[in-house]
Amino acid sequence: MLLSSKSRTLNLSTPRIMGILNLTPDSFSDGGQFVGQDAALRHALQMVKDGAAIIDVGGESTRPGAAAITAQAELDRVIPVIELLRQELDCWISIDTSKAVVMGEAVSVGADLINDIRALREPDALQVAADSHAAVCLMHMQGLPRTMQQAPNYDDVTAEVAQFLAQRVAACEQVGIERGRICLDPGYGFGKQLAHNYELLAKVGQLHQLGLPLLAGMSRKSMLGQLVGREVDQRLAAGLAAHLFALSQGVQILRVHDVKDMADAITVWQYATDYQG
Ligand code: 8Y7
Repeated sequence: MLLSSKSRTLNLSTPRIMGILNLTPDSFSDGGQFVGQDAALRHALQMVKDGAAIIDVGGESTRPGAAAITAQAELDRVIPVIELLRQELDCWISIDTSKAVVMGEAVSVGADLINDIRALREPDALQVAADSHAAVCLMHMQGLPRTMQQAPNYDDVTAEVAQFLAQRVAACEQVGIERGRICLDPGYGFGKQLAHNYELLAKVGQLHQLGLPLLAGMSRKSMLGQLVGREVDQRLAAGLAAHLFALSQGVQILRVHDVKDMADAITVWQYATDYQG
């Protein structure tokens, strides 16, 4: 399976890592560490060296309860960094945003993939994404970040996530975003209780019925902390286990903070998997 943008193709016959580059001063897991441009570039270069195929640049915190920021503030954070990364790196660059204006500007300075936790539901997002010819990642979320963890509720979480994603794919196709440009994400932690997250992890392979590449991101999330009883900086092993479980169901792209460790885990997983023939 392939994921295509205007100028790049990502072969997904082996697992790929999306490395997280947070430019937010208030991210729950690594807020404020990579805000300066030099620090951001150094961190991105290191993640690519460690095995990331995609660098996901984000300027707005999606932490439950986080304050919203203006489009201009978000642009000021992410655009100079994407320009700099584009000069220095030949990998995929992803823009983590829900705002159409940020999507458009980011792609115009070199982003290849629009990673939208709102699955292009904000005004103009569908059309800007279509016109950009970038790839898109459509993520499921129940509710909105500020309130999504208050009372998440499903009858059948996997079926409802699949149904939502199918609707968003249809909306994309209507505006001319071809299926070859789309990947899908169940949205771990976004309007989901512990049981919802683990049912979605257990059954993530069912989302292959949609016929598109899958991306999963559980790095440092509370669904890990709730099980192992550890703070956000002590969840690496739990995250590696969860991500390998997703890989075993055919998930193609993993969005993580700790790229080197994930790459080592994938190397061992892949080596053993290849012996299964
Ligand atoms: C995800 C994401 C976040 C995710 C995709 C965090 C931006 C919270 N989580 N994008 N973004 N999937 N596609 O913990 O799970 O990194 S923000």
